[in-house]
Amino acid sequence: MSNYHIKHLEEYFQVYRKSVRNPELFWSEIAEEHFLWRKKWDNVLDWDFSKPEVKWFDGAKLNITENCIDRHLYVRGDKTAILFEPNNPEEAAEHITYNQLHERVCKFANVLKTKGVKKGDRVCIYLPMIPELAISVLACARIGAIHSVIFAGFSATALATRVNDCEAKMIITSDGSYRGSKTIDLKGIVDEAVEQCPGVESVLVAKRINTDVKMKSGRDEWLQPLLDKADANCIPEVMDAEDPLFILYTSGSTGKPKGMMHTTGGYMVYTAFTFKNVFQYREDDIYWCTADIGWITGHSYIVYGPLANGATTVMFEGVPSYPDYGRFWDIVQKHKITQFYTAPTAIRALAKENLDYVTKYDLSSLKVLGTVGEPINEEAWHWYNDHVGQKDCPIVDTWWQTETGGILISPIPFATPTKPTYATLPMPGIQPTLMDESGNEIIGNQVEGRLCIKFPWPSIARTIWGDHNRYRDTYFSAFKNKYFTGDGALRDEVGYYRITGRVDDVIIVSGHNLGTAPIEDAINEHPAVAESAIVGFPHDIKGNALYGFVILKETGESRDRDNLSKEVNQQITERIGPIAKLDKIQFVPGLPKTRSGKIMRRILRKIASNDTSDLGDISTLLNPEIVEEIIDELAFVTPVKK
Ligand code: 7RM
Repeated sequence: MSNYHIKHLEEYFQVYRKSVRNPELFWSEIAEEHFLWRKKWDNVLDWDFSKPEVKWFDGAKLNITENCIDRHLYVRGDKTAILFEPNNPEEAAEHITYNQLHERVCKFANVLKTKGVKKGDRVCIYLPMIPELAISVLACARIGAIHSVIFAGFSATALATRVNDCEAKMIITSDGSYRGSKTIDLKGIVDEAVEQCPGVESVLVAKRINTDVKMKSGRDEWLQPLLDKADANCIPEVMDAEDPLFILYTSGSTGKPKGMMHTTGGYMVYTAFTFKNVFQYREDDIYWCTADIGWITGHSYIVYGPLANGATTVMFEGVPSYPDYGRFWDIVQKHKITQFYTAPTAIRALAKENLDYVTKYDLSSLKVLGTVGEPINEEAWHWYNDHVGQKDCPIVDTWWQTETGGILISPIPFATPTKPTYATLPMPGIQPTLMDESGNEIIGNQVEGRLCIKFPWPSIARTIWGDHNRYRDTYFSAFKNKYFTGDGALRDEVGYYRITGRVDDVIIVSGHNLGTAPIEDAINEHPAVAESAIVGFPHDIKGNALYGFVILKETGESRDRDNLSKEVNQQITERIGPIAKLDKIQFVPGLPKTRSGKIMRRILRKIASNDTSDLGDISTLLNPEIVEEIIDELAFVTPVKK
């Protein structure tokens, strides 16, 4: 039996039991057998959730890039490490082998050194999905600098806030980026941001779209000439297992973004282990995760997890709709993708379009499909399963967070039987529990509560950069000695978990706790509905009543709205019960979404309560214009007729 690669259900249970009975033995065996350490640890685990403090492999020495690159050179130096698929399908894909990746990372690392970047310094990376993004991340890790990738769709203000919070002295960016048929002036955004960032000493600029940009002398420099001059070897900095690897910002429900800090050894071990198992990765597979490296999914499952396993990982620069809605499937066919990992929001957007966009392509290379980011509704799950997986690929519904560093709850393909909308079972080493409102653990099955984790795992974030008290208050104060995820979940009769959404998405209607996801599922099953979001609004009698924002499919647009509203409520009554019926329905052209595809319910709640004076910061939305459109129509929304 191998602890590292689980292949069937019995093995999963055996490995899981071992991981809970003796976590230190379990993780130290994996760490020892599958990674390269310059020095072994003194202690496998020290922890105290009340401080909170967690240390894995303390005293060990390593460099993560040596594990992700150097050690592969002898066995698979000429294998493609990163397969870059450009925005424009006419532009050739680029195959970067492990040998080439080694050279490019070393050169980049040497450039950072000549610019004065040292171990422990923070470097912000504001780049589109081009190879330089992955390479600069690895170059930082090579020399022990702490990278903080900021998604290149964020505004100048959002960028400046993050750069200042982590006191970065350098920003790496590009002249611009391609996004479908558009180009975006990234350098202009950086210029605007840096005006508010006194600590930034240098800006390195990669060329991508070849436009004229302003270069401030003494501060800005083109990257390529520096790389051309740089030495092709860079001895990796030997890091402590608990040295910071990166900071990644995630937005809280209130206040400024939280800089989640991850460390080196535990993060490496956990992301590599989960990548191997959740995607059942094998040597000749071509793995593609469609996320952006600006999110945790990209960090853990485009860069570190795959490369630590010597995998071929695809980086896609473009969008699912360019040049048309078949682009994802075109890429799957072209590169014979074996594992495909995306978000429910992308699946729903594609399911709305003509099926020909999918059926036109040969998708027979696919073995495993993954989803992440929000609860996947049943309709989307079945569409993905039927049309993309052709009923022959297990779907891994992977639940995790920026804070958790890696996947915590997910099926293991070919081992765990899947169940639509269920993330199913915990990964080895993960001890989930459900808590009730008074702080008691809920025992047994067929129950619902707040999702907590009882025991540390190697890739848990160690702190919020610069604010350890906020870290403690946010995650370790709601329930004593437990990590609180902020999510609600239910556990079914066999112990499978279904994540029902953020706990603040729970709406209490006449004393009944209603999660948003199951109700949205019911609505989305109506043949005319493409997508929906529900929120609560104050109601004299019920406390809260339900307000539904519903996007229609093109085919539904011509239908009578009153009738549709009635049918939607009928659907809910059949699936859940009359208690979950909506009081108001507004048909909308779109929903406000974060750039990682999560519906911003905070804004919808305000709209539904007719409290639109202060919507807070909407600058980080993907589609801020939709907010105005929804508000403009608000006056015409009437209660659903019985
Ligand atoms: C990886 C990522 C975290 C939040 C999390 C959940 C939601 C993520 C799922 C999910 C249901 C899933 N990190 N979430 N995955 N909900 N099923 N499979 O998304 O920090 O950006 O977001 O996303 O609410 O707490 S994140």
